[in-house]
Amino acid sequence: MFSQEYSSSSMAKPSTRHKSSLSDGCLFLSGAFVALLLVWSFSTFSSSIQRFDALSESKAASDRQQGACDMGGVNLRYDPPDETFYDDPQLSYTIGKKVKNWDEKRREWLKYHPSFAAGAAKRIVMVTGSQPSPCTNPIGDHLLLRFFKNKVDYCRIHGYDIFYNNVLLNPKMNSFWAKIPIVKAAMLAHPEAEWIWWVDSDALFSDMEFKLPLHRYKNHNVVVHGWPRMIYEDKSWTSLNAGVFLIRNCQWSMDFLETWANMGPISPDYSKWGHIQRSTFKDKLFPESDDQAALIYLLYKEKEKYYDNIYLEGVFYFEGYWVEILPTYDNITEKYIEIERGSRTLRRRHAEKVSEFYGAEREQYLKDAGSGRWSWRRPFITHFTGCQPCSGDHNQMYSGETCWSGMVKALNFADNQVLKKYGFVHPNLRDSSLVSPVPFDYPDEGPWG
Ligand SMILES: [Mn+2]
Repeated sequence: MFSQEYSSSSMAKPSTRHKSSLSDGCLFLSGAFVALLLVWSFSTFSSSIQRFDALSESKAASDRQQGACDMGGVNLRYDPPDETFYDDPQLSYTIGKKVKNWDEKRREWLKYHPSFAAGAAKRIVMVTGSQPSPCTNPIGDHLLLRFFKNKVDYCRIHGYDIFYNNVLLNPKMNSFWAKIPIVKAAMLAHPEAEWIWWVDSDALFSDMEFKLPLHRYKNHNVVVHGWPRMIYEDKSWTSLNAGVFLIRNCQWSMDFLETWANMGPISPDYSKWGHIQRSTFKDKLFPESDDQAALIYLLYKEKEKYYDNIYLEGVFYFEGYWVEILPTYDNITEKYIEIERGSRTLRRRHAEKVSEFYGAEREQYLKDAGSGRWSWRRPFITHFTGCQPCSGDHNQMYSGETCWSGMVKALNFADNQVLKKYGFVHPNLRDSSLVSPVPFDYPDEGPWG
């Protein structure tokens, strides 16, 4: 890195002065430079390291002055020696050990890392994961890989970071409780991000273009898919879904995660919480305290404390029940093809990197589509609640075959939106291995399944 930077700047002079003998001059100078560099670096290895540090330090200093890097990017190679919360030996990433003054600590860190401060208010880190051991379902690991690929695709298209965890950060907090310690650790690991977005391993993005309407959540700290009436009137265990949630990286959330976790297996009252949940939410199917019932219970029991902070998104499929969604894919595909037939802009081939432009362009055609149930807008997230891809367990309401073949169809429906930018398409959503080239433009009939 250092030699490249150095040699390119030393090459700049001869190239402007002696244009006719540019290549010879460059060759000679670069040869001489490499020889010099070799001697120099072998003889004074430690001083060259220092020189490297000094160079990156001076670049960092100039970045700091500018407050940001060139190209509006972030500076991944700059961490000044100023003390931050990371230097506090008392800081614990573990659930059960509270973090205090987090808002102030995060603000301080951003002050010392100005290149991250600019976009911080909208920055999202997606967090997901699965169990530490191989899946017992023979196709479980394959399905998990595809579910993860789908999230990676979504994040790449929208410029989000993603973290996949497959260890239990707190051995007691297993299965559905495992995400709470991970989310806390991610908040501390990512002070540059305003939001941590937990997405279950069995949930997938079935609209690769849609972006979260963050402006709606500006006065809230947690966002889940849910319905107030079902919490306060029906007292239902399915009044919200805890498998996908956004949580703001702030002190309120730190405290909230501790409260939430305290109804889980780390609590001495774990079994008591199970009884309370089951007697409050009559449709809860199993006796153990679970994260979803715990979240609903907090909203139900301490409405004044939590309701204003937790946004119940019920307008679009923040996550949606696969049984309800899957039958709509075919009609939606038809509708989207119809839109594209009528829009040269949307049909145009383009680089994947500029996908957000085409997503925004499509909106004008989706005004009548509605969103959520009964809509022909692509459902944002399809969630295979009741089917566990890894263990192979599933709600007895549906057969395993319906779960797994449903997942394949959903994964291919989503993958078609990605593959198209690479020039290919799955002509049949039931057959993952088959792909066809996307024609340059719409033929009369074509592989657009
Ligand atoms: Mn789930």
